Amino acid sequence: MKCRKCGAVAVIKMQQHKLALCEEHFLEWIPEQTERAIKKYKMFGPEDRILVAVSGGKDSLSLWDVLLRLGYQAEGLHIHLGINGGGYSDSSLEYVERFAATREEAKFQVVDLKAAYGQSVPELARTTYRGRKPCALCGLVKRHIMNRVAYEGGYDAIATGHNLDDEAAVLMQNTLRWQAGYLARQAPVLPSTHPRLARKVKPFIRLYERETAAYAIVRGIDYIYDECPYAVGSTTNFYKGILNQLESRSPGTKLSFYLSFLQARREGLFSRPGEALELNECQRCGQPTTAPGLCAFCRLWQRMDSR
Ligand code: Q46
Ligand code: ZN
Ligand code: ZN
Repeated sequence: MKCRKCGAVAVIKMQQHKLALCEEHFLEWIPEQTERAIKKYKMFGPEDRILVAVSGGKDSLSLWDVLLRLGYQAEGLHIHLGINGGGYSDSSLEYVERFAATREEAKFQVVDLKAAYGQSVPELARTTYRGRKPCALCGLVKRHIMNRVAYEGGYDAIATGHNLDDEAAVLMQNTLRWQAGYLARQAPVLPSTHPRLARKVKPFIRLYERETAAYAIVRGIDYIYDECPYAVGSTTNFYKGILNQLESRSPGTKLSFYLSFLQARREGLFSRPGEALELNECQRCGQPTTAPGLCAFCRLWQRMDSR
């Protein structure tokens, strides 16, 4: 297998693009594709300050690396969730620290949930979720903290490392239940709808997971290989498996599934006119919420306090 650009030995073959590339050209191709997505979906420009959510995994560290290589003002935010008695979260943080230590321009901050708010994600779940899987709660906590940090730090956009496999799996779940509300909000860019809610962007949206993993490996980025223990056996992973089966039968299925959805979305298939949500400011933290009174994050802590 030879690189299409120079004829050297290829390190990756991307069936859906009928493209094989050598190490050097693959390391150029990923930033080119990312830049194309940033421009195509009007995510941000060089003047914008970007807050990159970095978990310590391959997608987020690769994204941070690529944005820095492209010359964007990209600073990291790591949220320490206290998972696995803190062990999983401690090692995730170490990978972020190690990455930043090798790049002078990689500035980042850490919010430790337990230190800042008094409880880790598993502790919160034990009390308020009666031991159920904490992922919904964890998502809520992460969104709240990202919004708060972005607002307080004056960032223009929050970037996450979601790749095409993540998006296609969520799309499949939403489509199987025709969840119009979720489908209407599933997009490469979510514009800011309130001064306290930063724009959310996903610059890796057109890259397959195996490509972001290959980028991290070829680029020598050390990332946490283990998944969060709560992700093991998750519904999203199940749908990723199904999509990969489809992909191996028919290369390009994942990409066309997602891009055709975006096309349909642009044509208004999932828009729900007249349903713009009214936002109130939470009485406790000030973040916008559709609920009257307290936002979901503050209601969570209120439930904790009342126990
Ligand atoms: S970190 Fe949190 Fe994920 Fe772990 S608890 Fe679930 S949501 S799986 S991206
Ligand atoms: Zn080459
Ligand atoms: Zn609140």
